[in-house]
Amino acid sequence: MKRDSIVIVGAGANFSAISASDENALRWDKLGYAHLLDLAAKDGRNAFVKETSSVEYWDDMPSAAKIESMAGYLKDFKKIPTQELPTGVAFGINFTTVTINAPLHIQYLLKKLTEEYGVRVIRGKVPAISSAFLGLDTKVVFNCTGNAAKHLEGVKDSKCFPTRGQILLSHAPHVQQNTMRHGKDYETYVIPRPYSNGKVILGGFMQKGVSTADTFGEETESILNRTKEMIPTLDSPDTEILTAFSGLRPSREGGARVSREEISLKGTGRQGTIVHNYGAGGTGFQAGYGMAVEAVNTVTQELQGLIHSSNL
Ligand SMILES: Cc1cc2nc3c(=O)[nH]c(=O)nc-3n(C[C@H](O)[C@H](O)[C@H](O)COP(=O)(O)OP(=O)(O)OC[C@H]3O[C@@H](n4cnc5c(N)ncnc54)[C@H](O)[C@@H]3O)c2cc1C
Ligand SMILES: *[C@@H]1O[C@H](CO)[C@@H](O)[C@H](O)[C@H]1NC(C)=O
Ligand SMILES: *[C@@H]1O[C@H](CO)[C@@H](O)[C@H](O)[C@H]1NC(C)=O
Ligand SMILES: *[C@@H]1O[C@H](CO)[C@@H](O)[C@H](O)[C@H]1NC(C)=O
Ligand SMILES: CC(=O)N[C@H]1CO[C@H](CO)[C@@H](O)[C@@H]1O
Repeated sequence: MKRDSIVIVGAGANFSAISASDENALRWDKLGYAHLLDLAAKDGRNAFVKETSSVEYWDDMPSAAKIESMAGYLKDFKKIPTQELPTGVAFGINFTTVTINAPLHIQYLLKKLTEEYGVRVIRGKVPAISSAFLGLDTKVVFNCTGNAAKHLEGVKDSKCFPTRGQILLSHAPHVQQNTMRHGKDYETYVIPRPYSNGKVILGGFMQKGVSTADTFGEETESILNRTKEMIPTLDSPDTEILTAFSGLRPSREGGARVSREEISLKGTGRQGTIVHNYGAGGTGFQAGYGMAVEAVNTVTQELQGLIHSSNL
């Protein structure tokens, strides 16, 4: 699947309070937020992540539990006074988010893995998850197949479905604040892309079950209408629309799956360990770090064993 190139270019990658309010999602978000804030402070320029002032609006009042959770960990969290909210907005907050330049952040991570940790990268299509056990010394396989989890032999998780998005990449150096509006049946957002010489992502759409990767002129117009209404300074000769992208968020009913499973490998008579880590939906950048830490923690013992044997 070639979706990754689209997602990586297209994802605006902001840290947003959009996630579901279930326990897993909140825990992964918190871990991701703390990690990204720390990274922004220590190595933000190289990692392409940056602290950014952010405003989020909800047309429907979020649950008290969700508000309490956000207030508990988001830096500089402030409720926006009701009389200052735009028409149609029931609740709004202002806090410090972390924005990510998604394509360059991904390159930073890859470079770190290969150069600092000596990870060997093999690119190829795996016909079934069991064939990822390359040999007898493959101890653990991680299932991070995103949208493919629904169809991949050995995975075939019927809870997985795509959530299509379309966004615009613009040049608007005068826009420096992250702004999101969670509407009743729409999502509108403006995300400055850090260390990009003034690029700003304008969005968007959340279309459950839609799997076309085409972009549509009518959706571009809708995004422009909504983002300009939300941020009037966008409506200026200084704003240039560069291109439209679409991408498919790898969603899953009930949220992402992070868990360990033992399987027997056909024809070998032996067992293999699989760690599932897929279904991040629209939150892979913000929740992915927390998910990865928990995925790795399910196989601590096996990994210790590998470190020992490679030292021999
Ligand atoms: C428009 C848009 C905006 C977004 N904005 C944000 C945002 O602001 N913040 C945020 O946190 N997230 C955002 N996301 C979501 C984010 O992009 C995803 O959550 C994230 O990319 C998921 O990562 P993943 O690695 O789990 O899956 P994927 O990125 O889907 O990667 C899965 C990988 O598995 C590979 N693969 C699958 N099957 C096989 C096989 N058989 N053999 C070999 N390889 C295989 C694929 O090629 C792919 O590289 C956005 C997504 C879209 C579309
Ligand atoms: C902003 O963040 C939310 C949640 O992570 C995501 O669903 C949305 O698509 C993001 N916007 C962009 C442009 O990436
Ligand atoms: C949010 O907070 C920042 C920093 O305190 C401020 O610059 C910005 O104007 C605020 N925005 C709104 C809408 O309150
Ligand atoms: C965008 O706004 C214009 C002007 O209000 C309107 O005529 C048009 O129908 C809108 N387009 C979309 C796709 O919402
Ligand atoms: C080989 C194998 O069984 N792999 C697993 C990959 O992940 C899915 C989860 O959806 C499992 O069902 C598979 O067992």
